[in-house]
Amino acid sequence: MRKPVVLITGAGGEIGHGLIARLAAAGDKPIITLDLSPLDPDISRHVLREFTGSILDTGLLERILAEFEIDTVFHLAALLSTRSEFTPTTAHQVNVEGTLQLLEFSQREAESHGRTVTFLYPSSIAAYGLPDLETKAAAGRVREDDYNLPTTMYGCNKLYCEQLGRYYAKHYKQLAAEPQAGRVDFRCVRFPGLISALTVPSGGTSDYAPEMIHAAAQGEPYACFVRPDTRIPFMAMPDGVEALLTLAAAPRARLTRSAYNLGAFNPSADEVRAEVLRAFPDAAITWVTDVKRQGIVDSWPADVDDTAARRDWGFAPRYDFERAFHEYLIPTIRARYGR
Ligand code: AKB
Repeated sequence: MRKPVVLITGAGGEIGHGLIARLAAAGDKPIITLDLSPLDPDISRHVLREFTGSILDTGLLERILAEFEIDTVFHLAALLSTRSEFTPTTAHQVNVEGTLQLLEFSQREAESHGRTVTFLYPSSIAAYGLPDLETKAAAGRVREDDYNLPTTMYGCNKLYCEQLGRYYAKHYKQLAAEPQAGRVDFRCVRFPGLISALTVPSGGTSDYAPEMIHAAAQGEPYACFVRPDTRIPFMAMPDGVEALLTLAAAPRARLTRSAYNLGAFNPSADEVRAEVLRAFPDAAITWVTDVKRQGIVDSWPADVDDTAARRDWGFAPRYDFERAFHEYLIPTIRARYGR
């Protein structure tokens, strides 16, 4: 009998790095991956089988389906918010059609083995759209169902795929004569900006915080593209990875929502700069606002209400702002760049 495996799409990205390391350390299930580019050797050594290709390649998905019994999918592949604004139709293809393919793939996998496939989906604070700074200031900690009017293609894609996942989990082929032999158990988190000490993000709009830290650690100047008072929620990558794993393992009966807000700390860009300067006093960080990217970040909430995640499945980030910098980011980054 084939052993169930975990499939990770977009495995070579920021979240994939940490997730593969954690899953491999737990050693519960073999990991297979799908990414457009070959994986870094430091993560590929943890993987049973690495597929290089697109989530839109149905032939490739068929091959994976035929060869492996998949019981959990972490669907991480996506084009982020800034990148998506330059190529909105490609973003829609990857972010929406790609997710639809993966949901359909998981449904078929569930039916052919007569059981549930757990599907983990990272959505984003980009699913929100606050109309102006006054509303943003007054809104405070935004709840999942409020201000769902995203202004970006990426945000629209994420919000719609949250609904698509809920459809597959609860209403898939609701008019069929017979019930389906298996189903997709869709579970989704809305991530804030994620900050990793190991990888520099690309194509996002919350990237100013991680870019500032990595530039300072490498002794490079950095011109921050948002105003000093800009405030959105962030999270240290290990807490993001832990959240995905905790949600994946949570008893289904405890989950009252399909998409959960997650927050950890929400410094202003100026507070991030001050913390970076404490660690790297010579850092040259200036402000050169990109008005258009600023508009995107201004439409995202200053903070999120993550009560449901804490209550339903015990979400509890280890790193607040202080600990994220002094126990995770700065020491790991120093070791990485030898400074
Ligand atoms: C982005 O900036 O696009 C992402 C996100 C907030 O989802 N980091």
